[in-house]
Amino acid sequence: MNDYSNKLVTIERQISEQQDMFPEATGEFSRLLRDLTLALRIIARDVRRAGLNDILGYTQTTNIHGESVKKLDEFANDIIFRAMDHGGHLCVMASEESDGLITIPNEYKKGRYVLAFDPLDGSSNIDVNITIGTIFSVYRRLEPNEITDGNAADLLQPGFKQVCAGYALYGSSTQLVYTTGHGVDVFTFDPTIGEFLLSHSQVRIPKRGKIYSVNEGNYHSWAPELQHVNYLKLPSSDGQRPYSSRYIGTAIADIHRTLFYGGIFMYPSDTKSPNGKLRLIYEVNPLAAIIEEAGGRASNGIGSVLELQPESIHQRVPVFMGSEDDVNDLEMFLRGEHPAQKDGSV
Ligand code: AFP
Repeated sequence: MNDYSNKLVTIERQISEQQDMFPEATGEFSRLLRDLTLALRIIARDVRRAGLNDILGYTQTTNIHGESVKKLDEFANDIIFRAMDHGGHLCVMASEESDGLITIPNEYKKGRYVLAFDPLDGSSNIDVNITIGTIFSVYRRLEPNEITDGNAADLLQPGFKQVCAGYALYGSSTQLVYTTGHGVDVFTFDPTIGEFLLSHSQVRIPKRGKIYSVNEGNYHSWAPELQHVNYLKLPSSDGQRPYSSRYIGTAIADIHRTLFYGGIFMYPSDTKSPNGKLRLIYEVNPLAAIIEEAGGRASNGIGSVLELQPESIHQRVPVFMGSEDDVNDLEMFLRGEHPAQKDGSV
């Protein structure tokens, strides 16, 4: 592994160095990532100027999930499409904001890769200047030698098949976090030079944390086994346990904090939403790839979400992600096997 301790590394340089590690690489994947980072730079710029540009606020339309679509969501969706449609690396795309598959226009070459994205995660936070972000996920198409449009099967691949996954976080600074299966690196955007610079190399999530993150307003409609949350809040006889609660309502932001501080992020199923709220392809799989690659776990309550075979592109799944020990505890609770359930201490 490279020693980045005293080097200035731009994202462009890292992408090209990683390409050099594979002599058979055609450069197609590197070009795909370069185009994507261009889109992220543009979205970051406009998120920063949102208040000034008067693009905050709802449009008159709703997205396919019946939620009000905000102007900035539409803008981000459009920018990613325009940056990615003509490079010749993709055969099909899908976005959380669009119904159905997004095809590559006829005039452009079709490539070997598939892109799924959530252009602006956390849209309910846009109007109040709270952290939002973009999530992306890249797969190889199923038939690598095909030169026609990709199809739904190319997108309905289990998460462990992602060749790249990541997110851009538009917070107090803009950060790009991604993995290609060789660890998790974080790049921080320096607006004065217009570059993403490597700021945290090979991030590892703590094995156990002290924070839980969940929309606890849904407690009344959870399964009783989610008394796990009470377990985290109640001191044990040895004075251990009380966890802090933190919930932003932008999955990327909650996951980003979990990546660095550890603990557990959850969006369980409940009586209103039997499959939870988060979308497997656009949100859960890419975030799970980051967490697992950093040494954590991402579970649907039974096993790794990355093993799930998606059935539809907008499918939702319950999810529990974070530090290995915290997710293991949660799974034990769901199975009714945790010692605290047996000794009645919750
Ligand atoms: P939006 O992008 O529609 O705001 O959804 C965000 C999100 O999918 C995810 O980022 C949050 O973790 C989750 O919803 C928050 O949902 P609740 O408001 O139900 O807690």
